[in-house]
Amino acid sequence: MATKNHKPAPSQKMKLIGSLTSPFVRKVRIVAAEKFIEYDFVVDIPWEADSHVPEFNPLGKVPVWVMEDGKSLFDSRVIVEYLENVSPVGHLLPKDARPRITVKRWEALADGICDAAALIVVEKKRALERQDPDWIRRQLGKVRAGLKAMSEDLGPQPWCTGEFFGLADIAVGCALGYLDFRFPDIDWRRDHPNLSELYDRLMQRPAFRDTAPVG
Ligand SMILES: N[C@@H](CCC(=O)N[C@@H](CS)C(=O)NCC(=O)O)C(=O)O
Repeated sequence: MATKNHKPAPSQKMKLIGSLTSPFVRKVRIVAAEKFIEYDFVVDIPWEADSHVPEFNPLGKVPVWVMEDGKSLFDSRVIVEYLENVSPVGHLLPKDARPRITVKRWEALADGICDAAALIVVEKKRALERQDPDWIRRQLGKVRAGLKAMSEDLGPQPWCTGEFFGLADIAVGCALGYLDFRFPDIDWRRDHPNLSELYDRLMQRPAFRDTAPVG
């Protein structure tokens, strides 16, 4: 699975560069798996001094997708759109503009929860006296408001947009899995039973089970 070889030779297999903990990387891995797209996974932690990520993404963030011609794509929302077009197998995004934008809205909400949660993780790595409790509270407020909005929008439906599984469910599942991983104290299952049922349904899929965050 993981190699240290970042540089793709011409016509080499596509590559995903990322960590095993990032919810954004997980989203890309799940989309690729659901669409049976082959690639090499290069584990690289962007926080480490010897990371090669900045050579592929000037923003120094993962995920990065390296195409066969060596050009790189980022961020995760761009990558998943690209993957959707690479393979017709297992459509995850509607073609029509209106339902498509609804899915992208779900993705923005789920990714936004991950952004806020990741900011808290970074803040909590600082020495206690350098942490800003107001900043942490502000980000936590976004996480809680985001969970509430997802739960209300999901309602009694089996999947985020109704009857069919797709990118919206993948993005929401990655956000919920990340909260379980980093914030076991946030009891989103108790507060939002419908999100809990959705996550259990998602975890029946091999693509989700195989990518649960580790670290
Ligand atoms: N909007 C970006 C977010 C990517 C992101 O924040 N990745 C984190 C890992 S979870 C990262 O690489 N952080 C390193 C840094 O900020 O320097 C996406 O969807 O890909």
